[in-house]
Amino acid sequence: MSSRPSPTHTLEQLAPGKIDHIDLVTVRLPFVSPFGTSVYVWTHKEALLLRLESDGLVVWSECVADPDPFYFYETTTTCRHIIKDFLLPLIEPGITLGELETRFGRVRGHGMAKATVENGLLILLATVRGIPLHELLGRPTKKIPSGLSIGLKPRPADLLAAVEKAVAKKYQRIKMKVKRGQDVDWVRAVRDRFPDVPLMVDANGDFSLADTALLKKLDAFNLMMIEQPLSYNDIFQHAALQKEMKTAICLDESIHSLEDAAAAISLGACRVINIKQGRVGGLMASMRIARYAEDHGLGVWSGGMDETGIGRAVNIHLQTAEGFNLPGDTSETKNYFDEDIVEPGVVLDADGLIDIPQGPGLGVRVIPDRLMKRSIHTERLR
Ligand code: OSB
Ligand code: MG
Repeated sequence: MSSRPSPTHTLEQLAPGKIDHIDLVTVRLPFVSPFGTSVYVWTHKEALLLRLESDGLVVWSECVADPDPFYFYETTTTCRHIIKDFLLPLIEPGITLGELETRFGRVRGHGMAKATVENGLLILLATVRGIPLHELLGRPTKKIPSGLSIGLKPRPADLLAAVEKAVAKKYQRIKMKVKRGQDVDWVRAVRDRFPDVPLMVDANGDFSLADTALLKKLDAFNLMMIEQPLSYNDIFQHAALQKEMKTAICLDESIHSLEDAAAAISLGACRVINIKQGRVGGLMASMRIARYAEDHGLGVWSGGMDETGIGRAVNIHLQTAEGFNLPGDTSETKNYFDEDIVEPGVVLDADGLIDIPQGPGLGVRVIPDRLMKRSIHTERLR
C-alpha cells in the first residue's frame, strides 16, 4: 500500500466539544411516487435523525437505515438501540474521533448507527469552526456531478418517460432498477430509444449464478455497470460472474468496510464500488474506501438512500473526497419529495451538476415547522 498519509489522519486527531443535549427524532415524509426495487416498494422515507446541541449550536445527522430490513439488516429500531445503548455511552469529554472509532470498533457491524454518530460529530466540528463540512474533510469545493436512480415501473412506457425526463435534466448517469423477469427486454427498450445515454442497472441481489446466461445478454447494451446482480451477502460468486461478463460489476450491499472492499478487489468481484456512507460506517471509512478503490483502478461513486436533505447534504460534501470518480445517486430533492424538511434543496444546474451548499457544517437548515409536521417520534437522551 502507499506511504501517503490516510485521507482521514487529521480528522482522527479532532476532539468534539461537550454536548449539552442529544435527541433522536423520527420523521416520515411521503414520496412523490413509490420507489420500487426487486425487494420492496417504499412509499415514504422514514428516517431517524440525531440532534446534537453544543454551546447553543444545533446540528443534525441523518441515519440512512429504513424502518424495515429490505435493503440492509439495520433498521431505524436497531440503530436507535445501538446508538443509545452502545455508541453514545462511549463518547467522553476530550475524546478524539480516532479514539472513538477504535471504541466503536468493538461493536460489530451496525455501520449505519455508527455513521449517524460519527457524522454528527464531524458536522458539529465543522459548524463550531464556521466552515463547510467538505473543508473540515480537507477537501476543496467543486461541482458534484449527479446521477439518477429510477425505481421499478409498472410499464415500459413509464420507464421510458422517466428516462426521457432524466436526459432532459442532464443527469450524468441513469440507473434503472431491474429484477428477475423485468430485465433484458426493459433494458433493450431503453437502449433502443436512448442509444448513447450513460446507463446502468441495479438488481439489488435478485439473480443467482444460475442466471449467468441471462445476465450475459446485458453485455450487448453498453452499460456502465450492473450493480449487485447476486446476493446481498456475496462477494465470491460475483467474482465468478465478473469473469463471465464484459459489463463491469458494481458492488453495493456486499461492501460494509474497507476490508470487504479489499477482498472484493483482490478476488476480482467488481470493477466499481457504490459507497453508501452509512452502510460502511460513516464519512471517514468512506474516504478511506474511496481512495483505496481508486488506487486499485476501480470506479467509485456515492450511493444514496433516498435521504432527506440532511443525508443528501452529507453525501454531496463527501463526494469532494479523493476517489469519487463517477456520478453518484444524488438526485434533485423534487425527485422524491414535494416538500423536504431542509432548505435549500438539491437542484441541478444546466449541466447536471450540483453546487455544494454554502455555510458552516452541512450548509442546509432544518425548517422547524416542516420538521414538526413530519415528526412521528421524539426522544431526549440528554
Ligand atoms: O440499491 O442503491 C440502492 C434506494 C433504497 C435502497 C437501495 C437503493 C436505493 C437507490 C436510491 O437506488 C438512490 C437514491 O438515493 O436516489
Ligand atoms: Mg444499489
